[in-house]
Amino acid sequence: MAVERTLAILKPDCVRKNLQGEVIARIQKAGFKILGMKQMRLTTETAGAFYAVHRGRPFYDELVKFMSSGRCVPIALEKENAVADFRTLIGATDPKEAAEGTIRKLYADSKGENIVHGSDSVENGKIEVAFFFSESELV
Ligand code: 3AN
Repeated sequence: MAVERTLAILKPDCVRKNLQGEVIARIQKAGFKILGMKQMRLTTETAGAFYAVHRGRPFYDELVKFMSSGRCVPIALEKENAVADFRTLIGATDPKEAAEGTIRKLYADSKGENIVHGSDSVENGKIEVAFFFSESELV
C-alpha cells in the first residue's frame, strides 16, 4: 500500500467543545503521523474557496458560515492508505449513519456540524494539504 497524505480539519464545533485533544489522540492511536498542524480562523472567503466543489449545493452557504464561525485546526496527516483509513476512522458524514466507535458517531451532532473533515480522494488529499500548508511546514 502506498504512503498517502490526507487533510483533517478539526471543525469549529470540535474546538468549541474542547475536543481537540481527544480527537487528535484517536487519530494518533490509529497510526497517523502528524506532518503539520495549525490553529486558525477561516474567513468566509477562505472557507468558500476550500469548499468550492460544493458551491451551488443547498447546504453551501450554511457550511461556509459554520466553517468560518470560530477557530479550526487543519492537520496534515501521513500514513499508508491514509485517505481511506481516515474516512473509516471518522465515519459517515451524517453522525446518525456513522459506524459505532467512529469520531463522528462519538462526538458529532449533525450532518452540518460533524466535528472533523477528511479528504475524499488521494488527489484531493494532496490538493487540500497544499491549501493549508507550504511544503516547508510539513515535517
Ligand atoms: P464529508 O465531509 O463526509 O466528505 P461532504 O464532502 O459530502 O462530506 O460534505 C462536506 C461537508 O459539507 C460535510 N463535512 C458537512 O459538514 C457538510 N454537509 C454535507 N452534506 C450536508 C447536508 N446535507 N446538510 C448540511 N451539511 C452538509
